[in-house]
Amino acid sequence: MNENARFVAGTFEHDGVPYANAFNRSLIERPEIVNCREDDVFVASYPKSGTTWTIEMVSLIMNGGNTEINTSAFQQARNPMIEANFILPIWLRCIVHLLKFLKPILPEFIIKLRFIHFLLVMEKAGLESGIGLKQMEKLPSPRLLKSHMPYHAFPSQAIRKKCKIVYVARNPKDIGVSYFYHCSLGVPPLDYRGSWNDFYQLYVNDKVWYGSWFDHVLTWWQHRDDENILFLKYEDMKKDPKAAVKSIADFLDVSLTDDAIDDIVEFCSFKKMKKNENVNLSLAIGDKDKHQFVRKGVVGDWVNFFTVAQNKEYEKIYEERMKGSGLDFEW
Ligand code: PPS
Repeated sequence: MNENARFVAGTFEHDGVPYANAFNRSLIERPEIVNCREDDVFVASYPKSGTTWTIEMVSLIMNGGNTEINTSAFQQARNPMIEANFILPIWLRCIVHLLKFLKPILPEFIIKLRFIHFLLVMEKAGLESGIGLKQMEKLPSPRLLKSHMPYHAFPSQAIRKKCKIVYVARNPKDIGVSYFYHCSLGVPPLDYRGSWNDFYQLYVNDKVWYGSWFDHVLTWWQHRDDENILFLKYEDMKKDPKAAVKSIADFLDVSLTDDAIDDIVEFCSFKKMKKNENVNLSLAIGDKDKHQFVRKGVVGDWVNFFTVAQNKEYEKIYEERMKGSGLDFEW
């Protein structure tokens, strides 16, 4: 393994699982500190499983197909990831606030400078102090919240109060590739430095944030029949997004017209989401070419990255870990 490959902004470990320093350590160590309301709805997942897509669908469903809220603000501001703790240093926060006032008089070319644009987006998204726990307190009920925490470390109040949780799972090979791109976005903490081969080594050895995909997915899978949990698969959603919207609506007891379902599917289509500044972080930070947050959105991109040896090794691990679980993925 290349010793130089690393997450520049640093990680910490809890229960042997690595997390980014930009995550809320207190919440990760003590999930009971999260104040949940009975009508909170969560979208939970291992990273890169299609969470952003699912959140966009669930939020529209909760609003009966009305797109007003979705177009009003960046997704992280509307539906915060609870363990996020993206705190800009105080001097940067001062610049952000200054920019907010200066914006009307600043020349366009300054606003378009990548760094300035990024800071303005952070401000728009309410992320200059993007503390998930604080953001969620400010939201009116019913809230839609995001978390990548595994079942055993999920906010205990959410489990006890039987908050509805939509869990989305995706095949781990595509996740590996998507995760590599995500971590290499270039904005802290997404500032991984290293090649795909190096990242693969971290991934296969459970050294990426949130640790083992198998541990995560299989523990949620054990709870798939709980009345407050809906277990979805990315690959099924790709094949039949309309069916996904219907099953989420049934789960949330929302009745939608056929037209509303079609509109939701369309609003959340990959093509539309890629162009949507309120979900595609890459557009917001002005990086249109190299790394895209809403990137390819396909099943099977892993073939362009996994070497024959990596694939052989991964399949062997997959067979062993998934054996007898009754859960399988297409890739
Ligand atoms: S995160 O950062 O962990 O919340 O990422 P997450 O949203 O879970 O996953 C990102 C991947 O989902 C793809 N994506 C989509 N696929 C299909 N349809 C739609 N509408 C859509 N929106 C996002 C996104 O492109 C990432 O996958 P990759 O394979 O990298 O393209």
